[in-house]
Amino acid sequence: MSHDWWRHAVIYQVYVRSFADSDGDGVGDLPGIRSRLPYLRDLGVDAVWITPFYSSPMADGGYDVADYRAVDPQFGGLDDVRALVDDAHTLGIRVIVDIVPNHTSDQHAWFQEALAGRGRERYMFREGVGDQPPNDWESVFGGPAWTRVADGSWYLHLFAPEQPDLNWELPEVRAEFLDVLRFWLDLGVDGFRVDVAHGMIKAPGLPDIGHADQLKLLGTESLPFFDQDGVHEIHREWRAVVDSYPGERVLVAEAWTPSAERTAMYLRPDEMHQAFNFHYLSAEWTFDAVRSVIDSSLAAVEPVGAPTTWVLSNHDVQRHVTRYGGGETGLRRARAALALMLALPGSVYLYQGEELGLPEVLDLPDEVLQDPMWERSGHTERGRDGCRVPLPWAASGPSLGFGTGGSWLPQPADWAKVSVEAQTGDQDSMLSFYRNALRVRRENPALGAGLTWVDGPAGVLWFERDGVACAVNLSATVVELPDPGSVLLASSYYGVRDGLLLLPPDTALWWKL
Ligand code: TEU
Repeated sequence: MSHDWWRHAVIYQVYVRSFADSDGDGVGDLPGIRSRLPYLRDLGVDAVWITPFYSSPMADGGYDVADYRAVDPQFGGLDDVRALVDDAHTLGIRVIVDIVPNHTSDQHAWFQEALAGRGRERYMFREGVGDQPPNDWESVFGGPAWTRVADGSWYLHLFAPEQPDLNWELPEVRAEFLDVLRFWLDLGVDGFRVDVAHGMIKAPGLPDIGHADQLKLLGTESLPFFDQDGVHEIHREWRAVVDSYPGERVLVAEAWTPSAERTAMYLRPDEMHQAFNFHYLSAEWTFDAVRSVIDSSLAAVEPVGAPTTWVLSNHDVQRHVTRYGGGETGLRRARAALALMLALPGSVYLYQGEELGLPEVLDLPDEVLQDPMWERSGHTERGRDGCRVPLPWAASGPSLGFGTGGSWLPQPADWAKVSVEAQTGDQDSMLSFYRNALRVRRENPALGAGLTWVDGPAGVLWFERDGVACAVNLSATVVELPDPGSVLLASSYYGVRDGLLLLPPDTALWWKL
């Protein structure tokens, strides 16, 4: 496998609970993923990132880990991880697993001990102010970030109360996680997606924020519990462990920071290999917004010599077909946005189901919602279940081929039409477009390797690299381009007239110069 593979990779996110269910209990599992590896090979991805499958009471879909070295029985066992990794490697697919260091589950042995009054220094316990919590921090899921225990003291949880934050100033906590990393590296995984990599260290003294709506500041403002300089020292320790293993294993930071420059700090040569570029995901579909996020992302990583990543969707955000306006417009923009990000220099992260053009499911009934955000927000936020609905593999069957039983979230009836079965073999389907785009990118290494902007018609992003060009029309009108001759990929139909190419709105084109 090639050197520095991660600099130019396409990595596919599998949300375990919703990918494929092998035993008919309505929840996806590891053997389910294993059985679908040939599908991922045919799609043409270099690696999969698998969300947490560790022992967990599932207060936050597995991001509340009770035992970092055990597989939750509903997902399988350690032998299933081994078999999955082996099969993936045989097919040329690398396997990245999730690790959740900011907090444990409240069912973790350490927290159970802490509740019994022992080893509390492993967590963030503090005394309150009178009857009030120690400070004004709010949880990302809504409500105070502090919960009171029987003896009157409070513990910090940036997420749900079932996810107490660890005290990363404590050497014992650091040592334990280095050991957990080694456990999975020994088993053969190719790296880790580090959950809340920007959260492990909190500002000294845990100062108040003094803002009425803190959730609005997430990802845009500097906050005392995110993106503190102290996290980088931990990342350097992790990198040293990962580098001590053969075979180019990687660390990918999930870090929501206020700027591309702050994100680039996670990518210094002795820290993470990659960080998700949430600035691209958050950009509006306009020429100015997209152009400016591309420029700032590339400029920020240049000094550290790291690749940037491009991400449109994941299990925490509304699916981008819906963000882009839904319906035909959403699908059209999604095809153009894929072609754009595959042509940009760096790595690309795909989220399961985007290759089918799945929209966000906006009308899940209240009673099926499981995301803690729904309860914690006092039913004001519906939460993230709408992007987590199990995949439709077949055009019929109890859960459209997801499994032999039902599915833990109901699938819209019209998903039969967008199932893998329905789209395979249809040249015009989203799935065929993804397969084709990934194949053409593999065959043309200049795509995704660098860029020089070309001045084109207003509203058109146009760049070239080593004999290959990409143009995306983000204006509202058809634009004329010189007839490019040898088209490699078109995200929608285009016209040709009098030696000119007519590129419709929301359309991307790749061609050979
Ligand atoms: O997400 C971290 C995080 O900051 C997100 O929760 C984000 O702010 C939020 O989803 C916006 O809607 C990670 C995981 O990806 C997420 O699924 C977990 O819930 C969270 O950590 C806690 O582990």
